[in-house]
Amino acid sequence: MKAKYLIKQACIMLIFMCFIACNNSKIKKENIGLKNAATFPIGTAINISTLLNDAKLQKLQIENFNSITATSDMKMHAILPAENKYNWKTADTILSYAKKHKQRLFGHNLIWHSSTPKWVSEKGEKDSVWLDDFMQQYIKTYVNRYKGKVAAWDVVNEAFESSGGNYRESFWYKNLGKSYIEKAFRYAHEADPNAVLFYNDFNIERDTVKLNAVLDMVNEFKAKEVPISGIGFQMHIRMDIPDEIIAYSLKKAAATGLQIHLSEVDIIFNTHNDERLGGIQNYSVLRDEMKQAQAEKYKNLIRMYKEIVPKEQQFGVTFWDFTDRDSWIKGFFNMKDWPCIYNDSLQPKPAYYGVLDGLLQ
Ligand code: 9MR
Repeated sequence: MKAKYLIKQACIMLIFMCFIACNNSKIKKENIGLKNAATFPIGTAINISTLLNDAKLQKLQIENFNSITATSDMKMHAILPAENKYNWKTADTILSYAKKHKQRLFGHNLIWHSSTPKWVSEKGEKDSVWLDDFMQQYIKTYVNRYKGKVAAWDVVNEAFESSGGNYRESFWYKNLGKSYIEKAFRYAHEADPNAVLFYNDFNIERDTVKLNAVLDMVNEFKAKEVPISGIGFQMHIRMDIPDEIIAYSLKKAAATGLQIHLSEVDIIFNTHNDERLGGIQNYSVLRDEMKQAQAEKYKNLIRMYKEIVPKEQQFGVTFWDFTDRDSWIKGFFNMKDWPCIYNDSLQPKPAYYGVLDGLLQ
């Protein structure tokens, strides 16, 4: 009887407090937090040491995001820099941060040509039987260690050429043939049957030939019962990529019935040839009208995701770094740009409010 009375009192108190809070609230829009405005997880990829060493960045990260991806710390070169020398320290740090702040941990990535350590490529080139066995051991050891803790993995990243429909002539492809992709999915699934397993790639929102090749692979996998559960659209886009083509691509991918993750979102103004240092600096100053146009583009992207991808397939939207200060673009393409939702001084840009509006609509 007494317990019932106390619960009732507590409920009344809570409602009263909510009432006061709402009445007092001239809550500023940026204080809502993106994650609270969304009906699906909102993530960010980030470098954990940058995050832990910057209180302001951390505050923004905690307020806005409920999913976290490591930009590089969970790639093969970081996890297994030398033979038999697993380095779990940083991944464990990211996991404890995710747990502490109740964020979903997304595993990026298991197999990617660009993060294969030299010792693996040197050995694998000489012995494909070893390589096959190594891949199995690596994936099983890694996924099993984080079983039930890493919610989802980019199992294979960028297995197709930057443009067109051919498999990338990567080290993995040359030595194991295209079957390395499906094997990677099977090994990951054996290690953690509950993990959501993604194929992740770039330009598939704009290059229909590439998208079709990826979807052919996905359909082949479905027919062969390869355990693939999702498609990651990296979505490193440019202001002049038409929304219509993005909408078309999302619709086509969603028709597979798989989870759809916008996994590495950012929006640039300048162009590049997809290669490191390949930037072309068309704009070197960010004008107000450009900021507004970028906000609109971000808003449309979120709206298209919400409208086109069925709710049960909305795995989430992940921003690749969320500040212009920390973005990979500058260093990678050797050009200045402003791709993110926060600026160099960690202030929300119009782009931030574009995302928020898209989420709230
Ligand atoms: O943002 C990442 C950058 O810090 C790394 O130096 C680079 C190489 O590991 O990878 C970047 O992230 C890439 C991601 O893993 C895959 N898609 C493209 C991303 C940007 O290059």
